[in-house]
Amino acid sequence: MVKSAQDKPEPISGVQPIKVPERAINNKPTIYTFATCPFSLKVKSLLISRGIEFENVEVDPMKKTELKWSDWTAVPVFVDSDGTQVNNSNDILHFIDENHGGLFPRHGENDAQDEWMAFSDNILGKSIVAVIYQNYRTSLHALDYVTKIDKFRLKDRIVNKWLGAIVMKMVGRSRAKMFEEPPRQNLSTQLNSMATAIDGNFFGGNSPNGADYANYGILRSMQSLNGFDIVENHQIIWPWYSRMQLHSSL
Ligand SMILES: N[C@@H](CCC(=O)N[C@@H](CS)C(=O)NCC(=O)O)C(=O)O
Repeated sequence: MVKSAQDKPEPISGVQPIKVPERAINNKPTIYTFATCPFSLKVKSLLISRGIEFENVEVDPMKKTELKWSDWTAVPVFVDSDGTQVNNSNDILHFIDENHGGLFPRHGENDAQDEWMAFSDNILGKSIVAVIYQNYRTSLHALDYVTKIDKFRLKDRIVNKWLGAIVMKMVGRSRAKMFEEPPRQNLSTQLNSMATAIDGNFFGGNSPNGADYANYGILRSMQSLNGFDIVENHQIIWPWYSRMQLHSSL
C-alpha cells in the first residue's frame, strides 16, 4: 500500500526514538541553530557553562538545507555524541543537564522551574518580539542585524532585510495584541514578574536551573536590538543577566 503524506506522523518534541549518529559532527554533541535564535541561545548558554565541547551547525534560515534530514524543522535541534536526537529547546536543556551533571530538577519535579521555563516560551519570547519589531524602524534595524549574523546566502540577504522587516513588523503587532499593555511597558512588567522568582542569585537559588538558561537565552537574543535598555535598566534583572553572562560566557 502506498503511504500518503497524511499517514506521516507529526514530528514530536523531546528525545527521538531513532538515533542519527551521522548527524553528530566529529562524533561530538552537535547543535543545529540560527545564530540569533533565542531558543538556540538557551541551549548554547548551558553547553558553554558546563564546559561541554560541541559542534555548532549554522542552518540557512531560508532553505534549511542543513536540517533537511530531520522531520522537526525548527531550530534548535540537538544531537548527542551517540546520535540521540532531541527537539525543542526546553527538552534539550533537560536532556543536557540530565546527561552532564544533573544539577537541576527534571520536568515535573519542581513546579516553579517548570512554570518559568514555560514562561520563557509563552510570555517572554513573545514579549521581546513585540518590542524588537514594534515599528518599521526597529524592525529594519533587527533584520539588518539578523541578515548579517545568520547564515543567509548573499543573494537572500537584501530582500530578506527589507521584506523581512515588513513581515516581522506585522508579527510584532500580532504579538503585542496578546498583552494588555503597550510593548515596552509589557516587557517591563514581565521582567518585574521574573524578578519575584529570582531566589537570591538565580531562579535556581545559588546556582542556575533550567529557568535561568531558558529566560537568559531569550533575553540574550535581544542584546543590541530595540528595547534592550529595558533589561539594562532593571534593578534586579540586569544584575541577574550579568551573572548569567559571566556564568555562561555567552
Ligand atoms: N518551541 C521551539 C521553538 C523554536 C523556534 O521557533 N525556532 C525558530 C527560530 S528562533 C525557527 O526555527 N523557526 C523556523 C520554523 O519554525 O520553521 C523551541 O523551543 O525550540
